Amino acid sequence: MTVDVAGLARRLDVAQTSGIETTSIEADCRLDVAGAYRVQDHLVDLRRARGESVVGVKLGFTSKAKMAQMGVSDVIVGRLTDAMQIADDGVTDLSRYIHPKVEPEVAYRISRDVDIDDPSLDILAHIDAMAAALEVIDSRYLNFSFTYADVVADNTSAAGFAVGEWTPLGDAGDRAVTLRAGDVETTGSTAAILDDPVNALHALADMCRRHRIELRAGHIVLAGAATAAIPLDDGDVTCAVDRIGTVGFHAT
Ligand code: OOG
Repeated sequence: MTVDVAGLARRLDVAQTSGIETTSIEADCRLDVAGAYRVQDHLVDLRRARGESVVGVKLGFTSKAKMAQMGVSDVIVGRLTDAMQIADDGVTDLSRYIHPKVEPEVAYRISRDVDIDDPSLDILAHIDAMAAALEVIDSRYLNFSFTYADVVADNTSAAGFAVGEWTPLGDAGDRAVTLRAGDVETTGSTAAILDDPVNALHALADMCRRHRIELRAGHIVLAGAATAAIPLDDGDVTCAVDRIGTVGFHAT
């Protein structure tokens, strides 16, 4: 049976724009990972048709705990659009989301276009800065319940993000991370991101080559969560990454 890529993208787009969750695609049809990335492409095209532009990419499942939970050994890549960006110190409206959660992250900035097919590609030579970041994930699936292919198709739950002030690229390997959202505080280390967020950049380059995802000058890369996600409610949210910086927003 052929997969209706455009139809699946519309189903996820309607869930996002209406705020009414959908059920697992894989419960209805067999979707392989390559097909799931094609659904994601279509989904992003629907956003582009509404005037949004792609400003970066995000990685997911970069923490060993999350990979184990999902029973997978590969990261996932999704696209970030300008409409998802929350200004540092800005405000995000909770009515935009279904059941949002927030994660503390490290962001990287791509300094020049990347030739993803270059066999001697050195992705680090294309990165010039890093920053503390927050990501809002908001699965379009009921109860955040999905398979690996499902979440790839759903643009890896990407829904919102904020990036702090950029600092020159340095070693981000093992830095303390603190996330505060309302009364909840969690702490972790950037080492939870594939032992070192730099490893996430290598994994990103590989996934972008395999699934034909562009990396352009100025793009923001979110390297994946440094702690478990926590539910996003009304209130202030901040992320501090030791010796990199801080970022925050207010959810209302
Ligand atoms: C998928 C996105 C997970 C991460 O950093 O692991 C993610 C989800 O759990 O909804 O962004």
